[in-house]
Amino acid sequence: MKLLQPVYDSVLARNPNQPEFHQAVYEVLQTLEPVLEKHPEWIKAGIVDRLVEPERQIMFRVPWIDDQGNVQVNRGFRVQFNSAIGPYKGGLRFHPSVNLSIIKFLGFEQIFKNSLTTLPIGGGKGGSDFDPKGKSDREIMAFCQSFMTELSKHIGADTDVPAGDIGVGGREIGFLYGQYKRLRNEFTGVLTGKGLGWGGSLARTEATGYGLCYFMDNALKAHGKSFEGKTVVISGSGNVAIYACEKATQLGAKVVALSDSNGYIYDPNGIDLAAVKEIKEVKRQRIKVYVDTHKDATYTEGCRGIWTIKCDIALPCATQNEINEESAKILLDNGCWAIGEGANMPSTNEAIALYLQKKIIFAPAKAANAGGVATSALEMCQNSMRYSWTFEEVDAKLKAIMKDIFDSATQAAAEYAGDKDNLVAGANIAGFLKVAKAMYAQGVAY
Ligand code: NDP
Ligand code: 2IT
Repeated sequence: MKLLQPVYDSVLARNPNQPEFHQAVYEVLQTLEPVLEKHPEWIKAGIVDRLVEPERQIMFRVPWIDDQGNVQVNRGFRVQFNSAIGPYKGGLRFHPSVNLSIIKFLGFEQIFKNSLTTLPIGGGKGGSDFDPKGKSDREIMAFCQSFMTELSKHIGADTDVPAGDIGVGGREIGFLYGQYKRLRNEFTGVLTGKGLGWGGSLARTEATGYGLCYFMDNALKAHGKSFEGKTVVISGSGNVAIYACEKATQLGAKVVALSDSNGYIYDPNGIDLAAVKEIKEVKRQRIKVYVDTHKDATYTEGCRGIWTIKCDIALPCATQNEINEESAKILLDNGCWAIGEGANMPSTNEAIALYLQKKIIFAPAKAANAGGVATSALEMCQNSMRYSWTFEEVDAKLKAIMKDIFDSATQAAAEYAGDKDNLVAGANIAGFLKVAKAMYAQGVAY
């Protein structure tokens, strides 16, 4: 890095103890040099200096009462990173590991991802260190209501529109939406991922996992390949993993493994997805109970081991940094030749360097998992029109958007990185161009 090294140095100095944020910024900045060489006016206007500093960061106390009558206190976050091309948009994550570094890395990546969708949405992210595991429905509701009591002061259908992420699904969005409505007395599209009877969009639940497979389908076809007959390993067993498994299977693949934060299951017959949905979506149990009813399947404690399973295609769909350099080496040594990221930043920068060096087909998160937020933007559009599209209409739009993202990332990669297959550079650059143009046009306070 030459031109942007001072920007990166200042990110490190100004944001100590934020390793995930540093990692996400480094990954983007190292691909943007060729763009800035062509646009000295963007350097003069401090576009990248501004881009790495959130427009607004909100941190707040979330007090709530547990089932024993005790007061609990969590920390809430909303980072409104960039509104150059639309209202802030991005999920809420409830997980004990959540801190400012994690929310900022997610919010930063969301800027580029949302730009890639071609829809008018800026970048933001939020969440809490609240752990939903083992909590009763009443405790979840109490937490969500307290969280929204503060968050409602900062969001709005034209300002900032949160959605789900890890630990936040339909149940939580319901409680959050109910509280927003109670406080503001308005029925607007302030959250996405809503229930189908009250403003939600068909296909939003499936969108991230389906979108990932649509993106991969484009990438595979560009190399004369497809999902048909391939062995696929998917990490995670949450929203993204389940619907990636469903679509990959529909496209002819055999998915042989899924995981959670305790361990992974391997089923040589192919994952029985109806059983997984029952375990995870209905009963909210651990993935290991799958082997109680599937005699050929095995369960192994620990989640990294999933990357030792031999496969053609790997789809990491759990969490950040789940594939380090060592896991990446094992995957590739065992013959894996394509990786598509459903999770956000699931590969370390060292793992990504290895994928690029070995020239495997690699679909980075910002492009490959953009189908979820793209469909959220379609939900916003339907809410504004007070109208809903059919599943088939939304799914067709999602498919077209994922193809557009693949095409624009490929084209930017060819033009700026001299390698159409370097989708890391392509996705970052294609996402950046639109935001940079908007920021430049909108000026800076003088
Ligand atoms: P869910 O909460 O539905 O599922 C998360 C899954 O990942 C669970 O199986 C969970 O296991 C596992 N997991 C979570 N944290 C860890 C960890 N620290 N180590 C190992 N496994 C872990 O979340 P989603 O499926 O919605 O999200 C998965 C990923 O996809 C995240 O990176 C998210 O940011 C990303 N994403 C989500 C989108 C969406 O629309 N939902 C859109 C784009 C990206 P356990 O049950 O044990 O916690
Ligand atoms: O990481 C993501 O893109 C999401 N969690 C989805 C965000 C959204 O607003 O739908």
